[in-house]
Amino acid sequence: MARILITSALPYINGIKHLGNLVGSQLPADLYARYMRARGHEVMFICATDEHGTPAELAAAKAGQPVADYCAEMHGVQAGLARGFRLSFDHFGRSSSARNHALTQHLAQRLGEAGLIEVVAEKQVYSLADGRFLPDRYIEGTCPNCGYDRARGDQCENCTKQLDPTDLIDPRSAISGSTDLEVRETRHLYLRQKSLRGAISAWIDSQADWPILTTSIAKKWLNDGEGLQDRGITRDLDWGVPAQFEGAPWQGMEGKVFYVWFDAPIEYISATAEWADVHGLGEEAWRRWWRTDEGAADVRYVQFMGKDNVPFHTLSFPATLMGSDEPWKLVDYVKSFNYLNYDGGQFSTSQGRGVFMDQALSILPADYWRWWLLSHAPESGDSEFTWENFQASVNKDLADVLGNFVSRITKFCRAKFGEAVPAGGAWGPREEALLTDLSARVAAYAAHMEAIEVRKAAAELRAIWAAGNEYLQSAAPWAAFKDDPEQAAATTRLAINLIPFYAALSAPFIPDAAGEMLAAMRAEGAGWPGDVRATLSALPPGHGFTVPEVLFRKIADEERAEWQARFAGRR
Ligand code: B3M
Ligand code: ZN
Repeated sequence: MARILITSALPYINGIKHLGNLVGSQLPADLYARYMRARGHEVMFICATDEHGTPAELAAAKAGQPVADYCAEMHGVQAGLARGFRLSFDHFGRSSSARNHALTQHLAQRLGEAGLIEVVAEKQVYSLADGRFLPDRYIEGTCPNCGYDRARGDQCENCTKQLDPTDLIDPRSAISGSTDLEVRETRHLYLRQKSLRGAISAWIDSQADWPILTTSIAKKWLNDGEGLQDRGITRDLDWGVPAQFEGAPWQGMEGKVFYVWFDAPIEYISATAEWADVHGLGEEAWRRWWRTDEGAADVRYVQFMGKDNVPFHTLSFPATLMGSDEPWKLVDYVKSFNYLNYDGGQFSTSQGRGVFMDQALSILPADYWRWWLLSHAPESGDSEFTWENFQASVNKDLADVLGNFVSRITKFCRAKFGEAVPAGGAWGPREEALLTDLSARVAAYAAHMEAIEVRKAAAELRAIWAAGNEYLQSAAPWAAFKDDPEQAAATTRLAINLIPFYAALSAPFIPDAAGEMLAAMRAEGAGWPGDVRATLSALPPGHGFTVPEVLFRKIADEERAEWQARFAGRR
């Protein structure tokens, strides 16, 4: 038995996430956590809301709420949606927690004491009307290069030129529109990441088994110099982890907080401590997952995220932990994802384009979405959600293949033998051939799950379902029943036994349907099939069951068209 620590990138607090966000981190992380638990490993699966930064403040202002209230409410909403999608976090924390404040300040103090943080004076734009310093991207104006009148202070969206706010013609606050701006001097903390470059580079080079997507992004950032510049880790905001605190090895940081990307990954650790607190456990309960001197040396730590988050997880966060010179557990495997597009374009939060988590659950149960998203996970490149593809996938894989198999054999058994596993007959060559096929497929499926090859695992699972259908089709117990009732009984007994076998294998993808299948077969205890032969006769003759409700319904063309129109976005 191994110990597996799993973290999903933390969903940002400023609104409900769309299906592209879900499939890029939380959902595949859940798949892996469920699989690892099913294989008997000890799993700690952590996620949280990422609550600090300017976008949180702006979203709260837009909602007309104090930022703390807004975050508390939105955390509740996101936690509810996570439950709705059956995301099996051991803890869903909050980066604004007291634990995260304390640990973020502790790590900053360690970095400061190691000489890795310096105070840098810089000039920054202050908005008198807003009463605050403005981050670069909250200053708008006319691009000096192309004349576009809504260029941001960090970059012109129109001609892509990188800008400084002072380059803009007629600059104004993106928050209030005010042009009453002035340049003021201010002091910020900088993390001297450059001096950790050698250590980070060696560590990345030692990761032979990381996926190409992860390694290529990490190396690009490392080598083109962008990634490990010394970087400002404080911001002029009220909401966040205060940068001035008791014991801080610097002065004058009053009114400033740590940059959101500094404290957010630290929340992976803090959320595990929150988990221990919630369960009334002591410090050692979380430290054995995170401190290599207190048991975490044996832990395998796997992270899940979208590709845009890779630099922060492969360079900045490791720099924070290594620079602290304390024995924190570093990530072992970084699984990253490309983007999911929506129906010929991109998901767009601002335009309401695409399906968001709450909307998805309002039209169909979680399993339908889990299956489509995971079986189309954007692993080797970007992938695209289309309603036609979604409808075809649900109707075929879930309704025609798995659902129909379960319904057909349970109904046939009830009609001919009653609601109990029939006795009589014996396995012949056809059954042995099925066993051989399934044994090989289960091994392949497990290998893909271990390797976190999500699409390949889904394809193998689909093939496992199809093998049952094909067996049933060729053994045709409904035809055999008259001439060879013994054979019909043996076939039916095996086919009924495939149901809990399928449920156990499918649970990481479609946990609700798997639960219904096990309940109907009165086989709740059925776990991962270690010995396939034994598993396929686990329900003995006489074992009672009930015919389950329809597991998956088909999506009709009219509903598909209606949803397509409904989620097309505001134009
Ligand atoms: N909140 C993801 C995002 O909003 C970001 C992840 C943090 S993981 C520590 O793009
Ligand atoms: Zn421009």
